[in-house]
Amino acid sequence: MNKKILITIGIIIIAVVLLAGCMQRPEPSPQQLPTKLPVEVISETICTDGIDNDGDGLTDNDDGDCWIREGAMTDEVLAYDDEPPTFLEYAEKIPELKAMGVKTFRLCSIHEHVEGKPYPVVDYYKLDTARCVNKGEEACKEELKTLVSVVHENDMRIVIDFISSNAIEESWIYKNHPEWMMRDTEGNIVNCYPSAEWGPALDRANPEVIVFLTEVARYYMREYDLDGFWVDSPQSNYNPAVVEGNHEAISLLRSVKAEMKSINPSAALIAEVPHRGYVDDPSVYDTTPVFDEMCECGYGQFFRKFVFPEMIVGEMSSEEFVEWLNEGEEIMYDRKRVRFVCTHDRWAAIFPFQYPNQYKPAIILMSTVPGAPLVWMGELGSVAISDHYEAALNIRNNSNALKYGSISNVWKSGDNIYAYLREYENEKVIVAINLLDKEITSYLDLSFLPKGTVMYDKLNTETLIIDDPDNFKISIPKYGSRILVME
Ligand SMILES: [Ca+2]
Ligand SMILES: [Ca+2]
Ligand SMILES: [Ca+2]
Repeated sequence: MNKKILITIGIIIIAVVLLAGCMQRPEPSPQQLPTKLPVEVISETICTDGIDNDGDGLTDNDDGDCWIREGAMTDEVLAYDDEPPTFLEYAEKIPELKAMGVKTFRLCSIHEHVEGKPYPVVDYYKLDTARCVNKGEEACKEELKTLVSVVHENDMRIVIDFISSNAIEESWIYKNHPEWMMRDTEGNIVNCYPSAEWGPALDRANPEVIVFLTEVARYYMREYDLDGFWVDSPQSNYNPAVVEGNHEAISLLRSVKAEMKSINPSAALIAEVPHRGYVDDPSVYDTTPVFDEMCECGYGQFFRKFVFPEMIVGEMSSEEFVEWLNEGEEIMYDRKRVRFVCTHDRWAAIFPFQYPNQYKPAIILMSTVPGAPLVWMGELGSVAISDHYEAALNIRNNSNALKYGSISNVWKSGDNIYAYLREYENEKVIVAINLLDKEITSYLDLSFLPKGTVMYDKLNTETLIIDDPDNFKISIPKYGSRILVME
């Protein structure tokens, strides 16, 4: 081939690449697919030491491992009608959320959607104009950018939902790329499995889908200066009994992660579920938390759904609880779990009505166990609860032990409460939580403390003297909690 032809081919290739970059929906080409993440995934161990612990070039809060744990994250109240809160209304609330101890603000589905179905995306490249005061497309984008700026000015982070499990009949994908849909062995498009009500399933392992959704991620990261994504429903969305082959979301998330990091190295992913299987029925796919590879944080679904209810009804001891956290909860790559009492999902949203008395101690529990706490915006209608979150989260956010420390059981005997030590280097915090309908007296093993140690209950502003560390007698009012720190 002579030089001239080579140059011409080169120019054509460059032109094609440039054109593809300008278009909102580039024609996918499978060879664009990134391969595995280039480095072994490990995480920052402590986010206040000024040291890049995992050697990825990002120190403390510049690292996505860290900012996600430095304060609570939010979850929205889903608007099923056409009146969701606007971006600008949220912008006004940001300083208040910051004061409460929130670090990460999350927007649920913000794309164009069908009325009454806030989640399924119709067009990824169109915003839901109900979110905007000014309904013009460009003006609406500006309002989202304003919210992002306000979040960043308050030293907080913002993520939006990354939705990929379905493509409803009304969607751009379903209409334009029916070949991207999940199909059974007979070639019929199938609905999501087991949640058929989510509508037709998207084949997330289709290389063209991976390219398309990676481009969507790139567009939002670039256009809006986001800090990452909350990964909606990454579990495998098909029934292996009727669909052939492997269609899991692993390659997609690897691709999105690599793209996201190339734009903003500090960005992070939060997984709604850290594994392929279903929380309610893990029999179809396994529950190894494979998405910990790509996601800095994943929801502690098993804890909230199965372990926590046992604690509520007193069927688990403090020792068993701590043992479960240390040994039973599966976490890979030293990732963290999101801890929550409520989310917008109905089963979690109803907790305050199911267990009104245990609600406040539950908030203390979720704010003081290892992981990253979450506040659902639906919980903040009550001043008492907002104040309670503010107290709990600010104690947590100012404590390395509560954010990054180990956990061990200190409950010894007496009434059954949950009492644990959180410890990081020399800092020790003792948390005691009474989920019972009576004032309790329990004995704690605080033998690691010298006799006469003075501890301060930050939640109730009381001073306690540890007169008998081996057998410390503690009283807690019904449904009360204590967070003891050394003065
Ligand atoms: Ca890192
Ligand atoms: Ca560090
Ligand atoms: Ca790092």
